[in-house]
Amino acid sequence: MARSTFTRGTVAALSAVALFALGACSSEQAGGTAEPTGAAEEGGSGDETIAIGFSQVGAESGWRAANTKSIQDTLTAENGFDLSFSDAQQKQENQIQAIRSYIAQGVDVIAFSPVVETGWDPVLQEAKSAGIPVVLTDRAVDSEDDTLYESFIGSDFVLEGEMAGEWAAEQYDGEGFQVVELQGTTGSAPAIDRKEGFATAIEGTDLEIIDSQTGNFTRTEGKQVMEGFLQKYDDIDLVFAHNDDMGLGAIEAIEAAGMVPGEDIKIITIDAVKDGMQALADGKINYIVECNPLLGPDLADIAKKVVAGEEVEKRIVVKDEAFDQEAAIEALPTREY
Ligand code: GZL
Ligand code: ZN
Repeated sequence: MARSTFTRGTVAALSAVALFALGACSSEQAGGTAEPTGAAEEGGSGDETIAIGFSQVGAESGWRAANTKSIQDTLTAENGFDLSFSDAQQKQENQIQAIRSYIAQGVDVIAFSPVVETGWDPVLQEAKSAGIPVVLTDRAVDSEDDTLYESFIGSDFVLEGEMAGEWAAEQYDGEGFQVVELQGTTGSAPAIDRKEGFATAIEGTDLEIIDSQTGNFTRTEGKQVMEGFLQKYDDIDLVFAHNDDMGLGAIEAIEAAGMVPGEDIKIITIDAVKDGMQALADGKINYIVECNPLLGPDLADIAKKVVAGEEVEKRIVVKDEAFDQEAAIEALPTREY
């Protein structure tokens, strides 16, 4: 897809002129659903379709599958997009390679969910030098230079950790609970921030985190790490898992050890995907903090504004709620993911 050779500012100016010339000044057209402007034609792309390259983390969890579905269901041809999508199998080098290929392809905008927080500046600088705007979804980068991306759409992971820790403190403080933590992918924003939020929330209580290891957000690795914890400790009262999938792996390990998950060992997780919510409804998980994966619509909106040269919010915080067993039973029948 040939890329417009104009800078974003020129496109915006030309679009404004073209819109005015077309007499399309009414509110419904000015609100971003305007007919294609001359600029796009002259820009060389030849049509109003937005070529977008998306580099996805991987397919490691139920959350990721729901997130991918939301993006692919929204960034469609009928919605004005030509989507190039790649799955990085949770490897940063694959994401960097994908972003470079989108730059070479000359897409109009690049979006990605950074598997880890660090190591992005060089490739993001290459996108900036090529005049291709970048949008972050789901996870953050820790770059000093926030001109390297236009907007970051995602949940507040520290808050998610705090919500999990506050519930644990309310329910279990005073019982000398020994806690083990199944961390998400090492170096990822959700793992760093959820750990921080949970630890802050249980400060001043007698809950003690006796061990914390990464299960890389997958059910298999969550089960393996939990098996190790069960061999190492003879009194685990609570598992805090950074996502449902690792919590579901822990359930398998706890049951294989002849104990009852949700009873003998309490479990708190984050995501609230269907399998997790079912386990919560069944009493095998005790509390789940949601992390909404349906980021496709926000990404489509931001991508259109960015390509049109409009100002966009630097940070769009996705709202999350939390569920106990009763709330899960009620929510399950209509759960979208
Ligand atoms: C959170 C997302 C995390 C989910 C996991 O926004 O990055 O990655 O919590 C997923 O399930 O693997
Ligand atoms: Zn105990």
